[in-house]
Amino acid sequence: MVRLALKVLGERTITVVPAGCMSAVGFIYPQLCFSNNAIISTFPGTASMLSGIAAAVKAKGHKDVHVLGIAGDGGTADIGLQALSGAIDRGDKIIYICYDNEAYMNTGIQKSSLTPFGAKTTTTPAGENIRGTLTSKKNMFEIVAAHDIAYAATASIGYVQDFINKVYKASLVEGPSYIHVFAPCPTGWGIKTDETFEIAKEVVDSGLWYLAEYENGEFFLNKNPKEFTPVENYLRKQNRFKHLHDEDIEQIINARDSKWERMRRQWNNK
Ligand SMILES: Cc1ncc(C[n+]2csc(CCOP(=O)(O)OP(=O)(O)O)c2C)c(N)n1
Ligand SMILES: [Mg+2]
Repeated sequence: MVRLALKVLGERTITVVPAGCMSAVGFIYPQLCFSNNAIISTFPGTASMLSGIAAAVKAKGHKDVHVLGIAGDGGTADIGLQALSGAIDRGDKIIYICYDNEAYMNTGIQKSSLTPFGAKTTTTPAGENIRGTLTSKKNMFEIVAAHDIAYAATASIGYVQDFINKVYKASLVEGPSYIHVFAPCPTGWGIKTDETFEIAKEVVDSGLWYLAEYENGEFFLNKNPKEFTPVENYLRKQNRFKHLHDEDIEQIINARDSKWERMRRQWNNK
């Protein structure tokens, strides 16, 4: 995902990565994965650092430089939310990509506000009475859109071309842009590494995630399937959902259906 984004944006991209798996795996000296300018920020400070860099780029008069943040779900939806909200409000020319692996993975699989209902984490274990996470996933895409941002989108690493197109669109925006990418974590989800792509595709096909855009004040669905694939197929492949009872799965299906009912009623197709 990072490689693809940087292929679209090019060498003259300054990347900010906060504490999280991406900085842990990307910055192991001497094997720095980034060949462009890249810096690790404080955990809550991705967007404020992006703002500062964007101001410097503007002051220097560089027209061909992109300022890109790549942060996890915890770093975005929880601890970095205030900085992100401020940067969007100021209209800074930044591209912010959230890679959502649905928990604080780098510190050992703790629940974030983007962990979905039912998922087992080390802070929301599955027992006899309480079966994993009791809350539902925070709607980060619509929270960002509510700022009336120039461009926001959701994506999944299971739909690569769609993601590439969205990064390209973000690169053309004069102000802030935001892309929320669904990105499975083999360790945290209890799946094999070579299953990540299939799972990231299946989550979209089963309707538990969606490909959408927010542009010029309107929401668009990029993919509006007539029928969903069974959510059980998606859930049962992952150890984090193994403990779920039929009634939990029913709850997940009901939440999915009401969300899609609202999206189909209020959003346009593309
Ligand atoms: C202020 C602060 N609090 C806590 C941490 C510890 N910490 C480092 S990475 C991390 C988890 C990051 O989770 P997420 O943003 O979802 O990224 P992931 O590791 O899942 O890629 C935490 C809690 C920190 N570095 N700084
Ligand atoms: Mg995470």
